[in-house]
Amino acid sequence: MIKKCKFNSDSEFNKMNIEKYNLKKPNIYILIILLSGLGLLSLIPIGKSFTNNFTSDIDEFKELIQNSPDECWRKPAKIRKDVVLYKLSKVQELIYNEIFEDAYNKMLYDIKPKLTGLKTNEEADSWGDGVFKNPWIICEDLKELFLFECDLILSEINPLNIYDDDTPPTIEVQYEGGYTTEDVTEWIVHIKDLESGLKLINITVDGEVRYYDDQLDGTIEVYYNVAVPPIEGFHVLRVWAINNDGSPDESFFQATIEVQPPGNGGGGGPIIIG
Ligand SMILES: [Ca+2]
Ligand SMILES: [Ca+2]
Repeated sequence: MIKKCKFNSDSEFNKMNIEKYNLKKPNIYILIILLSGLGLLSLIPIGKSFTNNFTSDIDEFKELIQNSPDECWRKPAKIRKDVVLYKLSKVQELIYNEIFEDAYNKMLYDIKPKLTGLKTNEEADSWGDGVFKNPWIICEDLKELFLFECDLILSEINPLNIYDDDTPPTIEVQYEGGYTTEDVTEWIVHIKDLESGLKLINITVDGEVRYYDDQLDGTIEVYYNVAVPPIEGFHVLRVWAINNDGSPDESFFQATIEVQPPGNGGGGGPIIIG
């Protein structure tokens, strides 16, 4: 028997931690539950994928600078243009050598403020007081144009985008025990992220934390044995994991088991997901 369900992404589960790690919107999973003798549960991710389009054309930007009207530049225009062109060549050199962090910092802290009068990144978040007092450009429309170009290049060479792991951890849960108070065993929780490893996991049963680990430091995969309470009624397992990426991605998993009185059922179910 195969069931398909969606995890409820509106859950209050670990909202605080999500804010702490500044995560993107949770990924939604389709759970495919194979209620075989093993009760193997697996996850197939759907939804977002990040493709990194590295298309910055700094040569064109240099041409734009070269051809901009001298009267829009603080004097002496020619010298200032030459300085910016030289700095952009340095950025190109860094990109060529894949030293993206230095290239990004040079654009952000050196070149962009001079051309735009702004101390802001491509998301318009400011650094310092946000304003560069003596920009080299004095025409507002040219500043605007250079702002657009600088932000485009910044977003393209941002190391967080270039080295992005866009797949969240995978979570698998296996259960091989019985379904009465006398023969319940434990969930075996298997979490892994092959690309960036794991940063944090949190496993709760009925809202109580069983495992919390924020010292994983990029460990590729982990297993946990989580005991099912030998108490009649429904018990809810929740697993939350985030990867060790600069732009973290997260996964949720939730499963519910109904434990029955002794002598009841004798195995085979039910496990309810959702
Ligand atoms: Ca991954
Ligand atoms: Ca990511």
